[in-house]
Amino acid sequence: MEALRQQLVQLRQEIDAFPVHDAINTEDFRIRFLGTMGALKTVMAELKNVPPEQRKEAGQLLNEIKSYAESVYQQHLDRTRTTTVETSRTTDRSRSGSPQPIGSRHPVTRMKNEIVSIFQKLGFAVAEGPEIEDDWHNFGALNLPAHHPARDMQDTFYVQQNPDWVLRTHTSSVQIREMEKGTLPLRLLMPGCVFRNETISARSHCFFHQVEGLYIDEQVSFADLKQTLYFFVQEMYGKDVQIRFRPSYFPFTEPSAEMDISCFICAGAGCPVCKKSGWVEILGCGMVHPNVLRNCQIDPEKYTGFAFGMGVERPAMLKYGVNDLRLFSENDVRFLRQFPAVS
Ligand code: 2NL
Repeated sequence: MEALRQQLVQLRQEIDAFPVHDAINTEDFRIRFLGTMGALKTVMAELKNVPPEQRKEAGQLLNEIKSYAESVYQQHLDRTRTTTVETSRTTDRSRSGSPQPIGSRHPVTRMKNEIVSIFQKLGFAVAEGPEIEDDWHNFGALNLPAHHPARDMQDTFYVQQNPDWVLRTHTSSVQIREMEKGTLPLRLLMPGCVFRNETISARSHCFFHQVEGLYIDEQVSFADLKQTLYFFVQEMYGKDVQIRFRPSYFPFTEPSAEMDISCFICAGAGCPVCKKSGWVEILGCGMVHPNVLRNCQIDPEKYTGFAFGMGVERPAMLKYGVNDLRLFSENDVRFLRQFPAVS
């Protein structure tokens, strides 16, 4: 009995001295003292060597040490449960990651892609170019005379370091660069951002998007222009939509026209979109001016071409029911999240 008493005093010291820092040590503690092969099981086995008259007392002592070990174990558990370290065996590194939310396609990009894909069916290829342009590519080559109001500082952003540089006011500058390369025929589409010095409001902005088209070959006619744009309108707005051309003026085309489509909202009955006229203007176009061809070393006696330009934001506003142009450039996720992740 005295030997058992000694053993229990020693065991108690061991329990107190056992170092426990984290969940792993806690488990080691359990195995060492409370496990099936643990120290408590060993001392319990001593009970049968104790004389029968002392067993009751021995039993009590053994129960005491057992509940003491259990309570210390419980304390270690409580203390280390929240301090589980990175190296803990509880981290399953083979688990797959949690899914990340997918971003959405910007409505202006969606509308631009829709326009581009229709012209791609007709064999138009996409060309892109710099947003900072020199005077020649943005104005000079396009037959914009020196006194033309479009060149005015009021309308154009000039780059401070170099008075010859501007933020392009249309994507026609890209077409000039393509024509200068000298490979003909050309059937190109120029989508991109353009810049004008305008006051920002719900209806106008200092930057917006355009898609311009250019087709140059021998014997390209105004009839080709009309048929190409009619195909575009039918694909974009449906087979029942009508088109009409009104004479207009652009320095870089002659003749020039603006194209309207029959109102796809009210079909002519009269609504705010067509301002009760039954028609909605969607683009400007014309036959490329001979001076523009000459400026790019293309012989206007041999080659002719048509060109057109349209804005992207306005059709996007009508299609997606957006009533303020500024929403397109504010990047508010509450706005952007409303558009699907694909297409
Ligand atoms: C509009 C009108 C237009 C063009 C753009 C063009 C380009 C070259 C030569 C001739 Cl390189 N023309 N582009 C022609 C007519 C109209 O845009 O209202 N855009 C939003």
